[in-house]
Amino acid sequence: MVAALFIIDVQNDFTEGGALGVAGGAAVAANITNFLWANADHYCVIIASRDWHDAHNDNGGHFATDAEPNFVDTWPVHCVADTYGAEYHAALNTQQIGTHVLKGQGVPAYSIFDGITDDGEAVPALLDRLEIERIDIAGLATDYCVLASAMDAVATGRTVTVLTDLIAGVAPESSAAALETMTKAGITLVPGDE
Ligand code: VGL
Repeated sequence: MVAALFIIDVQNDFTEGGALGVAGGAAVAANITNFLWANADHYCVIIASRDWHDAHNDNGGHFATDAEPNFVDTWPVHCVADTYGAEYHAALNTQQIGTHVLKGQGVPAYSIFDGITDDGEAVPALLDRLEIERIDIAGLATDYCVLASAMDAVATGRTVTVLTDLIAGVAPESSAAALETMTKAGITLVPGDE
């Protein structure tokens, strides 16, 4: 099957020390790099997304401005375009990433399907053009952007696998719920080294 790999939001702000740091995020960056050394050849395309929010507005209510963030649908300011927090984590080797996707300019955008490639192509159009049949997914965060991307991917009718040793979540409960939601949707959950 013609396969694509999604690397979701492995950015400084989603790793330890970042504005919305996820425990285990930096390890995910390093582990994806190791995975790529062994497995990059198996993919027709490797597509990485970045959350890429506006600096001067609340991005459609995504940034908590008047109240404390609830960490469900309002968040601390994070991944502002062209800042350190929005850069890929240094442990992620970006050499084999063929396509870079930005999402969330002025709006909440959890799914990579809401993003646009640096050539200006929408992600669904890219997947159709390359005749992608299978999508493997790694990255951050399990309970938000990985979940949303995986659910959108399986909704296209493709075979979807989430690589369980290459993801980390915001909170344990919502991450467990996300894994259950994905399983029920027919998404396969396996470690990348299997
Ligand atoms: C994400 C919370 C807010 C994510 C993005 O990448 O999972 N989570 N924005």
